[in-house]
Amino acid sequence: MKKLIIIKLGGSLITYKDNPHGRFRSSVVLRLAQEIKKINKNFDVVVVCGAGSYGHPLAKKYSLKFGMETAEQKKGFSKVVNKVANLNAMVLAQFEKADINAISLLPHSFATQEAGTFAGFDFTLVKNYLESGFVPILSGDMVLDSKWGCSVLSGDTIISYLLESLSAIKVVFLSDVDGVFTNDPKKDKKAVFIPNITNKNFSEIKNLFTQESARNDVTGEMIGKLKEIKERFSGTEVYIANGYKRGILNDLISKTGVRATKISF
Ligand code: IP8
Repeated sequence: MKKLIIIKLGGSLITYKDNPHGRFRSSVVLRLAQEIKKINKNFDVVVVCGAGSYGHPLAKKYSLKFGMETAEQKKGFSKVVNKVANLNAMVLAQFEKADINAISLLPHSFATQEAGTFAGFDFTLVKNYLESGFVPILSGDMVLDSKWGCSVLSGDTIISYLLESLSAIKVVFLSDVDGVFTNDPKKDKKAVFIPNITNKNFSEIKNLFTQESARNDVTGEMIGKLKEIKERFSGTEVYIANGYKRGILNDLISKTGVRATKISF
């Protein structure tokens, strides 16, 4: 097997995140797929997609974060799962255009959680697809939950568990901004870019993100990501970078001093 790179295509990058009905950014995904095609010559690649506007607004509308009881919530569960599958199919179509043999693995059909905590799944399947020369594409999804009925499984959580069974040399979270800032750089021009996050500055940075839960996101956006990384990613090179920047993936692999937040715990 070649060395593995795990790439998260963030929901705010591949969809118009504030569109309540879901809108896909096909040209961005095609360009990234073409970049992944080049990287795939030398590295195995697993892609994990965020749900963006195909998952978060509906999961919020039907209050699915802490389970489902009512018939209305079950309808909502189906709707989210189907929307996420639609998004995944559109991502796959762009990967096909880029001549990548991608394969879709949607967690609602094989993963479960217990009170919102990932109960795991057999990662051998992912490994087998990699060994057979495919690019597996997973996604944040709604899954059944043994305590609550259902819960949200974030793509970030999937990545942290993938790392436990497949050792990756790099994890790259592609978002719509250059990395982590002291505030949302799209709203605050004075937000300061944070190039490195380590054990030394983690608690200070964590405190910057207490306000984010008010946004249209059920998995905590940046702070959700940072907590997952802190708990489970020790020893792996992790970057949060801007997926709109042409060539960003190749730059992160072959250059130093690329503008992105590097996280090492
Ligand atoms: O966008 C969330 O996944 P994420 C999944 O990776 C749903 O956090 C269904 C909202």
